[in-house]
Amino acid sequence: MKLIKSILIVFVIILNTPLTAQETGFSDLLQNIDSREKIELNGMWDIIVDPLENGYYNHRLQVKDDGYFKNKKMESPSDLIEYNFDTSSQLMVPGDWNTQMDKLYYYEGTVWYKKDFNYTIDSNELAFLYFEAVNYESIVYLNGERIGSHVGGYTPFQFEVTDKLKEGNNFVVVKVDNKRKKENVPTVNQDWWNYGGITRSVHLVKTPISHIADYSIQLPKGNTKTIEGWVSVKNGKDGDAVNVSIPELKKNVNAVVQNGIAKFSMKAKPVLWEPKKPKTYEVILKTATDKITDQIGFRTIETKGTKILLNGKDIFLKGISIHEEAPFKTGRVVSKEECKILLEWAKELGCNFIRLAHYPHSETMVREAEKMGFIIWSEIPVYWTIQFENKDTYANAKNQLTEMISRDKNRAAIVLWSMANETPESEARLSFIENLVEQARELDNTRLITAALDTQGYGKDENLIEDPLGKAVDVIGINNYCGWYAGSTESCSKLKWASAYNKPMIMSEVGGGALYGLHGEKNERWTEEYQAEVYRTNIEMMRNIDFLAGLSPWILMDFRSSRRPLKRIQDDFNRKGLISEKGMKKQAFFILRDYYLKENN
Ligand code: GCB
Repeated sequence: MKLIKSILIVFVIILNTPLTAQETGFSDLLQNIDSREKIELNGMWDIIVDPLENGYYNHRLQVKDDGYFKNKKMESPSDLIEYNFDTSSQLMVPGDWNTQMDKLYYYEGTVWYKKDFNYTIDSNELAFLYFEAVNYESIVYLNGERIGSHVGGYTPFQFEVTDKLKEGNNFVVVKVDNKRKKENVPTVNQDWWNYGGITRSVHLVKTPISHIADYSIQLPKGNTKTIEGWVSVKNGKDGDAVNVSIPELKKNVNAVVQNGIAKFSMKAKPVLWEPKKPKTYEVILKTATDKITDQIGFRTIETKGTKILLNGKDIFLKGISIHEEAPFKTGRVVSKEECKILLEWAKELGCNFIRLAHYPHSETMVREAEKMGFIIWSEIPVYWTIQFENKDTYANAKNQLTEMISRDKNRAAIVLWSMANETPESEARLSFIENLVEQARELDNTRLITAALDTQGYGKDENLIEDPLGKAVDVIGINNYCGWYAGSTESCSKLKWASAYNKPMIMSEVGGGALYGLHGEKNERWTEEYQAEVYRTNIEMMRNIDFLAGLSPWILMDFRSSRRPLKRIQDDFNRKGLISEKGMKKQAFFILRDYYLKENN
């Protein structure tokens, strides 16, 4: 029996219906580039600011074939070339341009970026230019030739460039454009800074010709005894072997590639990932030519009535919303250290949950949060009134959703994919978001789906949640600013909530503004006392909501927003932070911390 058991301990099921690359729903975006050999293309890039897109269009507004991407140099004194990257200004990558150069603080338009690098050709490898994020639209050129474009400011994209690289010197040029447009996602109106630039890292990633492109390794829904998934192999052939091992669990299985994908399943009893013990395992994937290592955690997530169950147990999500804005210096977060400062503050606040608003944060942020035991809500910038009737807008949103799930599907910490934030009710909006929900479920049927609903216009004494979108999601997010945008602070403690849905509700936003260091009466706007009172009375309100499964008040730290001009108070900052942009904690921080540390443990 023991023998049979030990033979059975490690087994592989090669299902008769293998997934093809198309069927996974993902592109070939390389998974876990950190475990790859790569050339970093970070550091200073030469830049040309081009508000009229002179480097792209001629005076008849036709696309030029010798634009700035050619990186031309004067060869004789009579040459006329009206740009020169070599003598131009420079910007740091990763980074936004707004906080690096005073004259670009409000700039929205095109900036050309150029970087030189060295490459040694190896006929056994492929090379990919991989961008972790560029806001918003980018066109990428290598050695003067266009290699592709991307739309969307917060998700990764790549181009295979093996045949376009030269031995020795190469140069890459990126046209970055952050102009807001009505049809974009987000649209023209947003309450955060429209930071432009190559905001996250750029890499030249090398892989063997036949390589592991992507993989998904998780517990199936509601099952803690089976680890299953798939590995997609590029340039392999049917019958190739893929080995998946988890040494700490003494697991080692072989799967076989069919149509580019090897499916596997193994019996295992991992220690489950959870906030108090964020256990991850080293997982090693091998083919005859390639090897990848990742740290993966295993957990289940589901809902039961109005409860959220992590690993089968009811959990209350004590959270905070976070924008990916750098502490102390503003601008986009660009380093692991900056991520850690924000996350340490959330820890100090007593959180087990973070809402990464309003767009996918960097992979570094997600991975650091996972190590620290935060449950994560991750979202795409389907924000406010985007063009729900526009098919291209839908395709764009769907693509951003797909890229977000593709990059982070192996992160146990992420339990909620959020489709949208505060979108106005209409037929078009409903079917737009329902279609996104369907796409998300097709790509990943293990996590919960949510959306933050706008309840500002709801009644004063009793708010009934009946937005029809509530039907499509697993968990209902509610943004409500009692005591700030609607009602007095005293009214909040008496405010009642009811729901048409038997589903968990997360109060995904609640809060008010305060300027750190400004003191006064608790009914005086912008004082720390006022903000503290908003928190006190809203906490009382939340104690009375029996279907409340968690909260993520707005927001950890003051953040830049061009909707916030009030001189000497806002000065271009949304002041709803519990901490100022300089790292100073306001009174409300301690009110929320007390609630988290003393209740719901
Ligand atoms: C909201 C939005 C958030 C804003 C916040 C505010 O409802 O979802 O993006 O920043 O309110 O401060 O008004």
